[in-house]
Amino acid sequence: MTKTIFPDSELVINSDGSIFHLHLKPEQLADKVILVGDPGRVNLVASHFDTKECETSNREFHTITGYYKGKRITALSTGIGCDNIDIVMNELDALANIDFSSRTEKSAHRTLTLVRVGTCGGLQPNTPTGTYIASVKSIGFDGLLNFYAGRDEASDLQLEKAFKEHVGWNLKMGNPYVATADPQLINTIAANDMVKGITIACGGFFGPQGRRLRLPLMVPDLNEKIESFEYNGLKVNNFEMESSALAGLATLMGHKAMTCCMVIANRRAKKMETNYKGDIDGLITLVLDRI
Ligand code: R1P
Ligand code: URA
Repeated sequence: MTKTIFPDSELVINSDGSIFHLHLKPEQLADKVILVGDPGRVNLVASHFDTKECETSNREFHTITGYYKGKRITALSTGIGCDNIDIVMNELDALANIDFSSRTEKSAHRTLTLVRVGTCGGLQPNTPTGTYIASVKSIGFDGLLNFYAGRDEASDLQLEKAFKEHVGWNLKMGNPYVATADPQLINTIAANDMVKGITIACGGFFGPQGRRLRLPLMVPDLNEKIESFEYNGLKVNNFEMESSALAGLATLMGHKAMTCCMVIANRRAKKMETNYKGDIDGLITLVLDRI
């Protein structure tokens, strides 16, 4: 069978042999990847490395590959939002599974293990600021997975239906999908000391997360409806902005992925922790030890 040759415009390789946005070369990517939103958080992750192998930076994508207690790990920032996760996941998958010289898919699949360490807003009484939350399921308000043919296979359609019915979903806000994190990875990383449940990944920090400043919202009481939703013992614990695309694309591409976040905004108590940057180090070290 002849293999598809990916053209220059689809698989974009820079003149130095690195992938278009990430500026990373295939040999610079470890099998274990820690994803963070903030480019500065990459330095915090890498501050724990015993040795650093390489560092690259382009736009919001800052990458350091190094060794932590004998494990080769790539720490990489995605910036904000699922649109960036589309770029990061497709480029990481290309680095792992496409031969750059022939521009064809490699015959043996390489599986990456990807853990996102982020910040989030907590929605439940048991998720005050400082709580670590693991996303077992992610409801994507972002719409990214709707553009891929495997969307329905990757989405938990029963949970999707139950959620839409419970909140009386208005389709003017798009069509949410439900992605599932790798269950083994959840067991290993979240263990018994993170709150597990459903996360909503939003296509924005304000309106999509029910924050009202000057603009009125399409559904003003959506957050109350979300907070009361329960499915197979799981509640919606938090809002963030990347977990759905990460889990969904990983499922379609054959990688293992999950998200864990530290709560910095308590949406029920209307409190915010803006000096969280040191505190998230506790979550980073848990993930480094467990990945
Ligand atoms: C919004 O402030 C950003 O913070 C959260 C959201 O998902 C979004 O990216 O995660 P990070 O702290 O990892 O960026
Ligand atoms: N990140 C988010 O996306 N929402 C919050 O409320 C806090 C961090």
